[in-house]
Amino acid sequence: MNLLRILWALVIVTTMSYSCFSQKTFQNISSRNGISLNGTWNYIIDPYQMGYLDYRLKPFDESATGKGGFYENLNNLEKSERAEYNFNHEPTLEVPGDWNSQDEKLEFYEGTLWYKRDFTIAPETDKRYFLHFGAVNYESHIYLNGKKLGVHKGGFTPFQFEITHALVMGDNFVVVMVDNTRKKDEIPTINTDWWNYGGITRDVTIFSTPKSFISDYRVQLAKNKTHTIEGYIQLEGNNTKEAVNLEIPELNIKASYNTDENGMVKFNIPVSGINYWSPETPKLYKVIISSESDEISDNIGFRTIATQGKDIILNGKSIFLKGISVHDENPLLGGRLRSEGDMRMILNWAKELGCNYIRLAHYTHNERMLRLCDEVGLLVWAEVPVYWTISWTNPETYKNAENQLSVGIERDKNRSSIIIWSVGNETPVSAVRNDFMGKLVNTVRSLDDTRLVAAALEVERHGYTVTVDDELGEKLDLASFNEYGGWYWSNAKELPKYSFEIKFNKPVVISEFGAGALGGFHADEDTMWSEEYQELIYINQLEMLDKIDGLRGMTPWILVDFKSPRRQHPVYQNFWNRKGLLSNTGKKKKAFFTLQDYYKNKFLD
Ligand code: GCB
Repeated sequence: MNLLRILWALVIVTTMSYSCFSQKTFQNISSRNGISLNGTWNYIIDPYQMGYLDYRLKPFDESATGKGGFYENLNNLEKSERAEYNFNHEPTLEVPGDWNSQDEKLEFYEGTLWYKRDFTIAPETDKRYFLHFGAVNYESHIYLNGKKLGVHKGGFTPFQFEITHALVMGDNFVVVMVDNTRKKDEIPTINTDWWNYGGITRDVTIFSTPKSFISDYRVQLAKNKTHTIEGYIQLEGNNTKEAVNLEIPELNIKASYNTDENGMVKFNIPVSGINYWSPETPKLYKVIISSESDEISDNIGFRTIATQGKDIILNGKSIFLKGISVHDENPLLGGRLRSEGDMRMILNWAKELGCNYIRLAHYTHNERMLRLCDEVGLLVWAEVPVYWTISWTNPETYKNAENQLSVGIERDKNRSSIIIWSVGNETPVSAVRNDFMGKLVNTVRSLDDTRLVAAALEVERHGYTVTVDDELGEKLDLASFNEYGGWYWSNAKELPKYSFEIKFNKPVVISEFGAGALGGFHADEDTMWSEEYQELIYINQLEMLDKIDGLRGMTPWILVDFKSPRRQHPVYQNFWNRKGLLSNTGKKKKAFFTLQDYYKNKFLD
């Protein structure tokens, strides 16, 4: 008994110390009853973290009285004459939305900023309540009615806290401290080629559930089986041994099960007559899951994906991935995508380009984006921000990377659009990196055996030979790599002279190539930054790549110009990476039409 107690205490301590990473991930919360906390929030810029640290740099959270900070006894402090802040008179930011694009003085800001929002609610006693954040970049400390709920790290993954016992009838307030300071040991690390947009960048929702509820489910075709739907239903709550039902009316499926004492049931259902999900027919079926007290519905497509030698096989047929890379950014705002309209704009451009595939680089994108890809028929490469040189030997860094990867998989495991999980981008080969990324590959395979695993590798050049032999490739399903011939190496006109030596007998999917051009700047094809120069690189790249045996797809870099602090040229860049096929004003450059034409005429023989 004592031993049991000690073990249990250990479990609790271990979970608590990592609570900033590993919380349960809920999917599909938009279909739950809830109130949205999107809208206008007051904010305080706090570069010295004076709302968090006292004058001895001790966090108020840990002070003897537990009092202090911008969140504690907010209303009382504001009445005090000594108060040096007043949330209710501070300026406002829109949520969801990064802070950089909403106020000129915040454009380059990296540091701490506090948000506050009041709301009223009438909690019902037979319900549970959760405060859910779609994403907050990067570290967030969440307080409800002056009490700390917890901390979360990771700028692109969702998280929530149960607030059933913290809510009061009537007026409540949430305070969030957000810190987007870049740090060497974090994921991503200090060095990236995108804007470090800070703030509450995705939806904030309070959703309610019954006391016992459906906390998770997976409903997918079994690996390589076109006639078996398999998955599980997980309940959480007081009464976890329950009868549950799964219905897919259009497929005449109506199955009933009993969960075990852990609230879990796994199932396996033979099925026929499926209209398989594909980019041409993105058919989604309504799936209804119910328990004695709860019901949730989702729209799910069914498809298989596999590789066979150098082929990628979708629903039994070899496919060529006509793709493009994108960031989670609205170029017209110079900020993160905020709404479904923003996302549709990006996806419409990709569709117009002729894409059946999209690379959601370099981190977990919005759940809504994935749902839209399901709806419009775009296959997806999803990625974790293990980017460039990170702290390979720090176990906390690994834990963080693994957590971000796992949360993405847990959240999106029912999205038919996702066919590839990528464990990182352009990471430098070394024993410690191979070990780190190799473990990430194993993690993906243990969580999801139905999708492909990849990483964007790098190439080497010897004369006119481009080689790909990164040993991590042995563990991956695709030979995927970035190469910037014509831009960072060689000359555009020389490209057709190059050939590739790829060590792996796997489908080749080029994860990046590209060149910068300032939209509207026209000159001859030898003039860098002109649309003509970019166009020439695309023409010659496509000629060069087309000769690769086993070329099965590509996602050139990138659909639209995007903001990056690394891109400073005052005439051509002005803090924009200009490799977009569209300018930041949404104007198509010449290379857009080159790629569009290539995709129009590209068929597998
Ligand atoms: C890359 C990176 C991408 C950069 C791009 C560039 O290889 O993967 O994040 O933005 O090159 O423009 O240099």
